[in-house]
Amino acid sequence: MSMSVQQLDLPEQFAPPVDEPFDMGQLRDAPSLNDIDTEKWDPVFNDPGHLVHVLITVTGDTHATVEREVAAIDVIFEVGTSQASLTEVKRIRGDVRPGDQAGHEHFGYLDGISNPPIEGVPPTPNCVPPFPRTFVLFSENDPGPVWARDGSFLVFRYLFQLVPEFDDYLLENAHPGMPKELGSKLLGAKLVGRWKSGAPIDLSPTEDNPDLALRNDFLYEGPGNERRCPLGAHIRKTYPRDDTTTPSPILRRGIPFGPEVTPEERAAKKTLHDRGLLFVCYQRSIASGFRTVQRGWANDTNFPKDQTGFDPIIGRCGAGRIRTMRGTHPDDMAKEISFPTEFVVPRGGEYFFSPSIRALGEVIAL
Ligand code: N7H
Repeated sequence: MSMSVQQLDLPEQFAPPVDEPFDMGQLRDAPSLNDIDTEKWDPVFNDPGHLVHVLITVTGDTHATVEREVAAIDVIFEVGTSQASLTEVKRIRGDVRPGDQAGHEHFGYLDGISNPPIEGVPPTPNCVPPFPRTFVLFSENDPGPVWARDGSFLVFRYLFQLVPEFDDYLLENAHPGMPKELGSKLLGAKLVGRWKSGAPIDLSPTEDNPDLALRNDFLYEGPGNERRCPLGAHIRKTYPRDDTTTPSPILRRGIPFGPEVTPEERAAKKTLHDRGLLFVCYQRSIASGFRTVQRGWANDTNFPKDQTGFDPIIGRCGAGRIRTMRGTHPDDMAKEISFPTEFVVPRGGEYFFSPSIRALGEVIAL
């Protein structure tokens, strides 16, 4: 359970931890993320008079497990009765994609590979070197009351993906000098920074190699690295590893939602059914976590180097501009490509605080 506490009218001992974007809430913070079209957001997230206060996430390995747990939660909060201590404003169902797409997001790329090592937890072979981080508020130096210790700020983004449009763009702008299908796969890998299998393009620059799918132990150093992986590729923009001295500030946990692309959508090259990613990340500070990654990195055309361009997946350009990026063309690294549309469209979200289990039991539930 995570709380967005600005409007909960809590007694003083429950004063929320301090974080500028958290205090503002995502709707008011939206312009700073270049989310200028909040009128297109889901109304639940776009009502300044009724902000979402609580996010309850239920996960499980079968629908039955999740549904059982949701029913138990409904009973605890007496949801739907006159005694209800909570009004449900929205229920969103996320799902692992079917068959061999399990673990892949809707564009088809394996997700959930890379996360920073956590301080105090033995690193897994797939942790990004070299900076371990902590994602919970743990010391006196962290802002906020004692009950907030060991809790973490949680960012939720309701992200819709235009899959037929993305696939069509890749095909129409396929990498030159090779069969179209292959050229489109290579362009996709250059936009994301990994092939669909998950293999980093930095380690396998010309073709997919499923044996490298889970590799995370790489840096971009070395001559010609920009030819292997463009500086603007999504994974390089959102965590540029040795291009910066800032450790990755977020721990991601997301899940896709919505149906598979239908034959009609494929034929029309147009999205007709809502689908996307329920993006969740944890951090010690939203200002230096999610907001830095989205605003300071993905949306900043001069990060990590001048004239890199936007993150082609999540970069947002604001009104009156077109999203562009450089570094995808092997013979002309300065060549700029542009994207006629966004492929990922935010339709809301909120900033929350996820208390520790101890705080939930010993302070909040009392
Ligand atoms: Fe991204 N995608 O399919 O293109 N992301 N992401 N992301 N993302 C990653 O490394 C994707 C989003 C990060 O350490 C992979 O686990 C899509 C937001 C970071 O090397 C793929 C959406 C933010 C990393 C995608 C989306 C980030 C990362 C490779 C939205 C933050 C790790 C798999 C619909 C503001 C980088 C992996 C590293 C990886 C995709 C959203 C951040 C395939 C489709 C909103 C930090």
